Amino acid sequence: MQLDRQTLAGNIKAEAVRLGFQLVGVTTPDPPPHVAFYKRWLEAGYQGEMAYLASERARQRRADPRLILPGCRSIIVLGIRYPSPDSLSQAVNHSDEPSLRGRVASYAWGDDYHDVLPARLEALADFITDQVGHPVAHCSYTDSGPLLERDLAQRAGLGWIGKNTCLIHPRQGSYFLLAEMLLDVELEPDPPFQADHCGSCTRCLEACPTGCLLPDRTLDARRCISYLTIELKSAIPLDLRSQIGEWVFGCDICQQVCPWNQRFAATSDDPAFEARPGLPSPDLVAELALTPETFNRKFKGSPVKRAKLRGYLRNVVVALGNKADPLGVPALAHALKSIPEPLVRGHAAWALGQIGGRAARFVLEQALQEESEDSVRAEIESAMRWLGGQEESA
Ligand code: B12
Ligand code: SF4
Ligand code: SF4
Repeated sequence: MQLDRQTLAGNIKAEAVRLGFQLVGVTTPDPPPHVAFYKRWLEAGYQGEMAYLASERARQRRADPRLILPGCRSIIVLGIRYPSPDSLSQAVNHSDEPSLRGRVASYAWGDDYHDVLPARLEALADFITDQVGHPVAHCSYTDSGPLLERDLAQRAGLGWIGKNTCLIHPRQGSYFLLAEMLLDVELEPDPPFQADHCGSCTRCLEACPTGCLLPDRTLDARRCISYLTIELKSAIPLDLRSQIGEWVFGCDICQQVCPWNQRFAATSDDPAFEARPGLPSPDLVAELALTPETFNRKFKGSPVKRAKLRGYLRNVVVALGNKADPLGVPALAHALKSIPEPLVRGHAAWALGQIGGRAARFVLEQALQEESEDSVRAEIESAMRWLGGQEESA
């Protein structure tokens, strides 16, 4: 017996919940409502080095999901909860405090959702095949596809786009990862989520350390800590390093301050996203001993591997500099002398300048005599000038 599109949509939603998704809605394959925002965003260059967002093919496909799956008749949008960063204190035992610890955004504490979700999406596609009685043409994505995922989620009724640019569900907050399935089957679409529950609140705008949130509910990625610590492969601009604080991978600040998360966000009980030991707040000094082999072993199947060893160590030395604790000097001295990657050595020099004091100055002077890489020498000289300025004004 053929199911009507409403019953079918209801059955699919129940199955998605059984597969571990907390949010599920259906929308049409029509062009996303705010595609013009995305085009303006690219024209302003806010995507920085994320060239994959800006190609002509990427633009066309984001503007028209039917170019991805010809014959597409519905899009299922799903949300899966990841741990609340406020569960940090339960996730780690800091009995050895005070120590030099960094922070990892909570979506990255467990297994990589790019690896975890495809099997669940395929299980959902199999269920739909069973329901309709014939194979269905479908494409599934989570983050990696040419879709404006938040825009589609809002149109599928999952929540509104907050001033922090995140998709927020009115009773479950924003600690969700999104996934979509494009289908050649017609399902009853959900009504778009029309309300804007941000009202006069501006907490995220005030809390963002780099001030990168823009008035049109997009952000200047070039200044966002998440971009700087994950996507940016080159040197972090000098004026932004001190604003990164202790973040070594991603940033949760604009979501943590949001009242909708403070009131409603439950944490995830999905074993796939359970925090790996030591990950929510890694020991910065210990991380500096990572080699390509130990990095690959430690972060196998983790989102953190995206930063690669050089990017991760760059972030670790910046966080050590921001701690401004002389206890960090020996580890940074070792990094400046021994880490083969000039990018990391250069940021280690900057970090020593931030910590300051006689020991840090001594290490920088020694390194200047031995360093042959121009970019690192420039960082050492800049750190020494900064230190000189600090000493004069003291
Ligand atoms: C590039 C990217 C980034 C960049 C840029 C982020 C950004 N805000 O643009 C960086 C590296 C900074 C980043 C950071 C993060 N990201 Co990211 N990122 C993406 C990616 C791949 C593309 C986003 C994009 O196209 N940006 C360009 C802008 C123009 O598009 P947009 O932000 O989607 O905005 C649209 C809507 O907001 C809408 N819109 C704009 N104004 C208005 C106004 C109204 C009234 C309405 C209704 C709509 C609307 O129009 C825009 C165009 O359609 C998406 C996956 C995807 N394919 O969509 C994940 C995604 C957005 N990221 C995600 C996550 C989890 C994060 C982080 C939380 C990770 C972390 N903890 O560090 C942070 C959050 C930072 C933040 N405040 O956004 C999730 C978001 C889930 C959610 N609940 O919203 C996504 C959907 C990935 C996923 N599959 O789960 N990310
Ligand atoms: S993720 Fe951090 S840096 Fe990026 S917008 Fe949010 S608070 Fe600002
Ligand atoms: S902190 Fe306030 S303004 Fe920002 S997204 Fe949450 S409700 Fe909206």
